[in-house]
Amino acid sequence: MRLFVALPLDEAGIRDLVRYRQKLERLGVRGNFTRPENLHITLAFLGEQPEWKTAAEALDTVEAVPGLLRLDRLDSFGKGGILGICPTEDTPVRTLAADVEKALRTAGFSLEKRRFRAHVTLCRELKAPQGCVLPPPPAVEVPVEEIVLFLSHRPKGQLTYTPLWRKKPGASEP
Ligand code: 3AM
Repeated sequence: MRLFVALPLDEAGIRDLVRYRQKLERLGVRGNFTRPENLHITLAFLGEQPEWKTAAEALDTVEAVPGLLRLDRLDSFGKGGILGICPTEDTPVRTLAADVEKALRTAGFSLEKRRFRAHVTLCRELKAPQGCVLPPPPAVEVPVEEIVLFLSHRPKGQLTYTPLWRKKPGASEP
């Protein structure tokens, strides 16, 4: 099973990003847009694992300091023409990602050493009409609160992120 750890977006954040996507589409921007229910900020990628409970136990030791992360700028990166929305000030999520990484490594997971880049992937394989200037994104506030362990899979060929386990500050849920 392919696993990753992420911060989910709340309903307001998802709604604002769906509206922004519609705005881009009206300008002729095309690509592989992230389905609304899949929007998230990745904290750590675990890759293929035989089971998820060991990771959940490790994540249960992480205490997220509740806060708000403001996503307010676009960025494009990677070879796949990824368009992301990112925070200018990423301290709360950077700290949380470092704590998640440490807890997972302590539990014996070997994680790739990739530079952490806080972002929500809006679109892959982005294609914008020539001369098109992307409009400024909405400012989206993401609660730095709930850590979710997701299963990444493709039932019926559709990329789906299914929450397997989640933790809110001060609480744990098996
Ligand atoms: O949508 P984003 O980019 O935040 O990019 C992948 C996606 O996050 C990321 O894990 C999330 C669920 O697939 N991902 C995939 N392969 C990865 C890898 N080898 C990876 N992140 C780090 N290392």
